[in-house]
Amino acid sequence: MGIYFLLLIVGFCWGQYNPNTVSGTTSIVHLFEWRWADVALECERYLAPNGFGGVQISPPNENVIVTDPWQPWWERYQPVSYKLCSRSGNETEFRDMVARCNNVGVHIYVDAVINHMCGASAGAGDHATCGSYFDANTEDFPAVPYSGLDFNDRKCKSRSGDIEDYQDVSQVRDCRLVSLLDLALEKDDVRSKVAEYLNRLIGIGVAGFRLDAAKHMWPGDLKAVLDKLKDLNTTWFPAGTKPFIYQEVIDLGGEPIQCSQYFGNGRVTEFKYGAKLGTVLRKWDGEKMAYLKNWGEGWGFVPADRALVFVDNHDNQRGHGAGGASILTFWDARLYKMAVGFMLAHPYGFPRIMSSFHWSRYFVNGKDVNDWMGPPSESDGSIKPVTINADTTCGNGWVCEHRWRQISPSPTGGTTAATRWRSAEAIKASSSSTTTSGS
Ligand code: QV4
Ligand code: CA
Repeated sequence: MGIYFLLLIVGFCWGQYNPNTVSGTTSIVHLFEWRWADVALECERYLAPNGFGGVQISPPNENVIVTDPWQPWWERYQPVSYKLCSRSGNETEFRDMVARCNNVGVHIYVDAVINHMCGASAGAGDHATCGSYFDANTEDFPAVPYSGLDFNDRKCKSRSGDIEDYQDVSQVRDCRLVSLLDLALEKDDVRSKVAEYLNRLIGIGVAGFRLDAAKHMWPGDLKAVLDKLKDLNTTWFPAGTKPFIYQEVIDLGGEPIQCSQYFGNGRVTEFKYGAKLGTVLRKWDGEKMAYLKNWGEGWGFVPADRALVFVDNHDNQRGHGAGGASILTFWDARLYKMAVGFMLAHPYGFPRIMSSFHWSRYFVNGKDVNDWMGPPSESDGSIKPVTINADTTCGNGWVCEHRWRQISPSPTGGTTAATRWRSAEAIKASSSSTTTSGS
């Protein structure tokens, strides 16, 4: 069997685990809630020169507009259609961003919300980011189109129709996650509509997908959708390149649904990573940096080539999702810089850096009641542009952790800066001292 044929077969079987980043780049950054115009600018002026491999963007499809509370960040996880218009921009701006980022070797990874549509109580009307009419009461989404027959109501066996018991595998997959209308992905025409959306994005030039709420979809149904996907656009990728797939599966142990059930589809988010690293750096539970010598599978994490790793994400930096109190975020700047620096230095997993916006946290009984607050916005609800200060930090309420000196190796670094720094530090980190000097 010729070597090229063998490589083709390997690519066919393993492509979905490969991040498809330009060689010499080893991480992606989640530019949470950024406008497409700002992502394009950041690719050209900062991410390419500093060796970042790509950007995870917020969901680009039409979502419901929530007014109570006022335009929360999480309204973007309530789809109304797969039209490419959201508070981050329209289809023209999306296409421009993908082309400009690809042209400088920074690839785009789309946060794909395909498990559900909007919340059951979202009402009816055209209060959506493209103005499409929908009716959540009758599960009518004419802009896709989806009708009541395309949802799991008859399959869900819980009393409320929502997920009530995470020990019940069928509930977790076939009932509503916090009342979000749950799509029937065992139906081929639903699979085809989802695949059509993802293939449209692939045709535009994206490099892969974060599959939101993957835990709430049967692995086999996801595979059926992924099997319908085209290869990446040959304008920027070699022929036969598969989209990079990483599935959001929260598995901290103790539930019947586990990350390993999703390995056949692609990588998975390893939530234990951030939770444990935060515990070590905070020196909780008797943990010490010296114990990081066998960091990775030695700590019970998924295999390195199946892991998408991160210190924090858009959920657990504000108490949503999983990870708990040990999660380090930009609010804990000194330890956070150490955590992200260690992640980028250590070879385990494929790293994703969080880039956040500020919000005014307000704790009542230990819970931030402002956890819903959306991105910096103008009075008309439009998202504020990302401004860059003279000292290269960001203004207008954007945190830009990815621009912090300890996280982005050098403002003048070339494309291999991240790799060089990461491998050198990996040696240092693996024979780490017990002190947590930190910057
Ligand atoms: C509330 C009640 C429901 C009630 C409903 C009635 O909780 O019991 O039935 O009102 O209207 C928002 C609100 C939530 C509300 C829901 C529906 O916060 O209070 O339900 O809308 O109106 C994000 C936010 C959620 C948000 C959701 C939809 O985190 O708070 O819900 O978007 O707008 C699990 C999953 C994991 C998930 C994680 C958060 O296994 O997959 O929870 N993480 C992903 C995303 C996350 C997103 C979703 C999934 C949903 O990372 O950002 O949830 O797409 O661990
Ligand atoms: Ca589901």
